[in-house]
Amino acid sequence: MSLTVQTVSTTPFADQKPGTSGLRKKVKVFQQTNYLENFVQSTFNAVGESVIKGGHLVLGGDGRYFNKHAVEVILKMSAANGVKKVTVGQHGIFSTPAVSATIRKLGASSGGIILTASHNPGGPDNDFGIKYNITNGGPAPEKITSAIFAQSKEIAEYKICPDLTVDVSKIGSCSLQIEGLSSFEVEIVDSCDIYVALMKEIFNFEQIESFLKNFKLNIDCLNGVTGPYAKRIFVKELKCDAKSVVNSESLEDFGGLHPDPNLTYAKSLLDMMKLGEHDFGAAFDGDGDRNMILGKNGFFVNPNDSLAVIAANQDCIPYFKNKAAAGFARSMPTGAAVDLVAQKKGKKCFEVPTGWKFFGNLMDAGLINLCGEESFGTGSDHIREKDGIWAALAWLQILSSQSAEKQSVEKVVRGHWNEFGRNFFTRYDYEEVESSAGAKVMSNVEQQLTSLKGQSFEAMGVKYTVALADNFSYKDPVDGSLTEKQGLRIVMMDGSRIIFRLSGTGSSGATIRLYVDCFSSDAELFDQDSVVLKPLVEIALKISDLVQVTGRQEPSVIT
Ligand code: VG1
Ligand code: CO
Repeated sequence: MSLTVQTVSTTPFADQKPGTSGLRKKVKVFQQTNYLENFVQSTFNAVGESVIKGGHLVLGGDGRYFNKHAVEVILKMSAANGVKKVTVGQHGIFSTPAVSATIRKLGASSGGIILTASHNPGGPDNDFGIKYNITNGGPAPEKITSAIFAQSKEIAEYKICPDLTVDVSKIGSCSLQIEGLSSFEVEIVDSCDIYVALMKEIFNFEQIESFLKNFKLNIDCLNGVTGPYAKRIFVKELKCDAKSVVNSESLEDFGGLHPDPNLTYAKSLLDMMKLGEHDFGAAFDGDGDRNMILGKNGFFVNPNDSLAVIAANQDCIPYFKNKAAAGFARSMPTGAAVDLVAQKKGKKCFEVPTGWKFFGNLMDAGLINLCGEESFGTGSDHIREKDGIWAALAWLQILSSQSAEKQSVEKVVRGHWNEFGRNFFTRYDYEEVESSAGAKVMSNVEQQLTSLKGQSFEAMGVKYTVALADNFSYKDPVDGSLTEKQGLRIVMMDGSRIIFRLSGTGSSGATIRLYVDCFSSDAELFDQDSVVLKPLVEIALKISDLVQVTGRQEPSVIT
C-alpha cells in the first residue's frame, strides 16, 4: 500500500526571513498552524526540484523542545516532495558539526536540515530554529536564504504525506511507498559515529590520550546536544574519568541553562575552574558548534586568541600537516590576532561578514583551511560549520605537543602574546532592547559615518583619531557576490576599532553588539584589558548615545 500525498493550501507569513544562521523564533511562533510547514516548503521550493526530487537529505537537531515534532513533519514533507532518502540522527538528534560531517561523508545530494536555535535558550517558552545546509555541508549562502525568504512570501500550498510515521528511536532503515513517486527511504543512524571517526582521522588520539593521564579535564555540555559526543570522545576514546564531562544529558530545555559558552552563561564552569583542580575547561553551545576554552584557575582564552593560537600551532595537528598552502579567515568583528599569524607565515587572511556561511566558498576553493569568529566559533575545512569539540581537541593536541614545562593553557597563550603582541578585545551585548531603540542607536552612528573621519575623541586621558568609518561590505572573492551593510566600523589611526552591529539570531526585540579591539606589544599592559579597552568603550557609547537611547546602564553580557 502506498502513502497518499496531500497538497495543503496555506497563506504566507511575513516574518520568515532567515537571519545570521537560519530562522529563529519563539517556539510559540513555530507552533502556529502551517508556520513550520510553510518554511520547509519554501526551502524545498527555493532549493529547487532538481536538488530535492530523488535526492538524499540529512536531518536532525539539537534536541530542544519542538525538535521531535519538527522531525516528524519534515519527514512527511520530504517524502511528499519526492526526496529519495533521509538520513536522520537517532531520536532526531544531531549536533550541527555532525550534520555537516554527515552530509559530506554520505555525499547527501539534497544537503541537510538542522533544527536548532543554537545558543538561545530552549523549552516551550523559548526559542526554536531551522536552517538549511547545502551539499558542501555548510549553511546555505545568502543567494539561497534570500530565495527561501522570497518563496515564503508567496507560498500558497505545501505537500505532505500525513499518514507517514517513522520510529526514529531505533537505528536502522525502512522503505516506504509513496503515491505517484518512487520509494522513500529513512535511515536512522547513531549521530556520533561519522563525527567521531572524523575526529580520529584529524587528531592523534593516542598522543592526546597519553597526555590526558596527567591533565585533568572539565568539559561542560550545558545540557546541549554535545553530551553524547563528549562522552564518546573524552570518556570512551580518550579514557578520561566519567566525571570529566558534566551537564551531559541532552535536555529539551537544557535543564534551564542558557547554552551559550561565555563567561556569563557558563559561569559555573568558570567557578569550577577557579578552584584550581582542573587543567583544562571547555563548554559548548546548544547545537555544539561553539566553544569556550579555559585554563587552570579559570584562565580565559579569548576566542580571537584561540583562533590565532591554533593557527600558529597548526603543525601540531596531523590533519593540517599536508595542507600548508591554505590561508586563514575571520569575521570582520573578530580581533586581528590571526592576521598577525598569517603575516608571519606568509599566508593570506580573509575578512568576511559575521556568520559561518561566508567561509564556505573560501574553503571550497582551497583558499583557507582555518577560520573563526569572536563569538566563540572556531573551525577548519574538515567540515563547513564551526565545531566546538574539534576546537577543544585542537587545544589538547597543541598542549600535548608542547615541552613538559609549557603544557598549560595560560603558558601557551602568554607565549603567543610575547611572540606576536596582544590583540585586546571586548564585546558588549545589549540583549532584548526595544527594536526601535536598537534601530536608533544604529542610525545615530550611521549618520555620523561620513563626518567621523579625522575627528578626535578623548576618554580617560587617551586620544584617538578616526581614520575610517564605514558600513562593512564584502565581495566574495570566489563568486563575486556582494553583501552589504554588515556592521558599522570606526577604525582609529592606530588600528583600534569600534564596531556596532545588530544581532541576526535573536528572537525578540533587538540585540545590539558593540565590539571594541586594539593592539599592543607592550608586555606591561598584557594583564590590563580594561585599562586598554575602556577608553574606546567610552568613546563608542558617546558616539552612539547608547545609554540614553536604550536606558541600559550596563550590557547584558560582556565578553
Ligand atoms: C551570532 C554571532 C555570529 C555567529 C552566529 C551563529 O550572530 O555573532 O558570529 O555566527 O551567532 O552562531 P549574531 O547575528 O547574533 O551576531 V550559532 O552558534 O548561534 O549558530
Ligand atoms: Co551554535
